[in-house]
Amino acid sequence: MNLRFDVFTLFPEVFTPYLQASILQRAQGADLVSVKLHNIRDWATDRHHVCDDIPYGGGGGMVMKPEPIFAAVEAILGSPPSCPLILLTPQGRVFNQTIARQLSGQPHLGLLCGRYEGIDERVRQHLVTDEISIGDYVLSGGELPALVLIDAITRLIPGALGDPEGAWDDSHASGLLEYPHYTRPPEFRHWRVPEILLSGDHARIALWRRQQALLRTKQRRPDLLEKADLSEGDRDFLHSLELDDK
Ligand code: JD8
Repeated sequence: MNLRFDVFTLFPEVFTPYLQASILQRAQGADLVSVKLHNIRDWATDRHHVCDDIPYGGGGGMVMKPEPIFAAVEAILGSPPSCPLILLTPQGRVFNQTIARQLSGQPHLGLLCGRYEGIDERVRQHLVTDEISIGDYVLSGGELPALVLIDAITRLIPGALGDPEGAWDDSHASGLLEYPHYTRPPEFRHWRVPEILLSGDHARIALWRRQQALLRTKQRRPDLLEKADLSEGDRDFLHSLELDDK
């Protein structure tokens, strides 16, 4: 086993369909990844398995109680937990490919998904070891962010992707946006595929694709160009764009 995820959530059922499709299904089938889902509600000890309560100090909404979360995490990960426990929260550091790469080197990760207004602060202080957000927009809970991490991290485990996609991924380690993709037919509603892609000239195709990636990145995400891995030829091409304003 390459990487084990233990996910703590009140809504384990929302993970199942995504985990049972495509790349994640294959990676689990090949024992490259395992994802274990844990319903926090199963560790609530009262008759109705209550996991939330009103906030001290007043205000609206509900807060997740600490006891079922500590019980669930300590039962599965040990006390203290034997692996990082990542809380998905808008207050975390913003997830990116560098963080995905770092986490893909871990053998075991816990993912804690909050709901409602969030979790009791003592969980964050005394149980959580890392806090991650997937971006600056408001979601209803940590489940989708946890799936985003599982997907992005699993793709980086050697053998998790089919060979063609593995090659594809390499070309994107450069930090640029993708070049445009085309497939058959060569003409659709009078829209032709660029002739060069039909030419069979693999060197010219590779150059065209690289230049399209550079052009798109400059137009849409110029911030990425600052960190991109650029050759002298790439820089010459980008300078030529400033002259003729393509
Ligand atoms: C966890 C509850 C709901 C609703 C405050 C925190 C991550 N990038 C991201 N956006 N949103 C979340 C996220 C939202 C969550 C919880 C993650 C638990 N909520 C919001 C408004 C009031 N809570 C996230 N990672």
